[in-house]
Amino acid sequence: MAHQWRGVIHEYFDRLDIEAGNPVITLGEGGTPLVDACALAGLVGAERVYLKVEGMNPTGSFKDRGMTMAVSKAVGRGAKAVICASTGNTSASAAAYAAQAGIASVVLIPEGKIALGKLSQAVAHKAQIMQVQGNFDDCLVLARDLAENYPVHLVNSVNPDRIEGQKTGAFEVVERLGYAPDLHVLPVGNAGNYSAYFKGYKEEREAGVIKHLPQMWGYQAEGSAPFTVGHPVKHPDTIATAIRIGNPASWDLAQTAKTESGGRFGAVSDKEILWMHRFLSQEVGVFVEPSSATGAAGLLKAFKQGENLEGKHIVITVTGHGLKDSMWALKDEDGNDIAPQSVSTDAAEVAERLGLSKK
Ligand code: AN7
Repeated sequence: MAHQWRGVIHEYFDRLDIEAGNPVITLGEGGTPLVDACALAGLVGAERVYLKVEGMNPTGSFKDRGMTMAVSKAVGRGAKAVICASTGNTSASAAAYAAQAGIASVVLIPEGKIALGKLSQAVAHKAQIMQVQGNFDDCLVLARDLAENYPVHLVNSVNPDRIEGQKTGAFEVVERLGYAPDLHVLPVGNAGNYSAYFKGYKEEREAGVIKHLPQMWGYQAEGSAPFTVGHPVKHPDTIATAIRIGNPASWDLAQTAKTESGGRFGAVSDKEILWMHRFLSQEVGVFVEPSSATGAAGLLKAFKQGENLEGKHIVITVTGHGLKDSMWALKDEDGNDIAPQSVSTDAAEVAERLGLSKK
């Protein structure tokens, strides 16, 4: 009989830090596809490259895995409102899960710096939205302050319930492959997801399911790359607004994950991100938001710099759906607008424009 996916809390109840009897607020998150990206494997000379397509979650990003946990536990503790700072996806997710739970949500976003699709989601799910005159890092300080002093429950990834839920991404990878990849590559902002996957893989190893941990490779945008420069960045800048974060909340967890896994951090330019964003759409068939292409762009950069990936099995988490920030698909490599051609209803004319000759 076909199995209907029930969301990460029901699927992984025994492996998550949640009590029996706690309410479960779910939208059916998790169970996302692991797509064989042959074209990308060919490009970087690896044996296999898979994309963990997190855009397939209910609100279109990986945040839902953590949000089902954070909001369920908030409700279990009697919270009537949740709050988060966000570059967009966390706010969309928090707003949706709060709506499902029947509680209020407050989201703090950096003014003018979140993608329209994500703002629309927060509005649609009836969040109280505050555009803060500052960047994401300022929003997070403000969110923590408000949560500490007012009756609003913080659901950013500084809340360990978020990391706990997000670790299920690693469980799914291992279940699907039957082994741990050699490398797991992710885009990095606050480094919550990077740390969460590492936690998931470690638990799989402790359970004896896998023998070795994948090396964790995390990539940031060059203008917003505190892990590469070695300290927080005051004025982070990148077109990849989701990861426009200068002071990663999970700094220490991420350093531990990097060291213990023999992994690395790196940075790629906005141009490299947009190139990979287009490659994934055109050659793999997976449409992601620009930020989500950062991991794959980092892998390609490593290959170009001489990294030998022969024989390697690699998983890359692509974190958010392309429809959230769709304007980037409508520009060519030089930044010119792409518009479909306008044609008449005459088949011969349309065929000619398409370059088709009669069969
Ligand atoms: C598509 O929504 O921080 O390293 O406030 O939306 O765990 O922060 C989003 C982050 C990668 C980075 N890809 O993950 C937010 C927020 C996408 C994202 C990241 C984010 P972390």
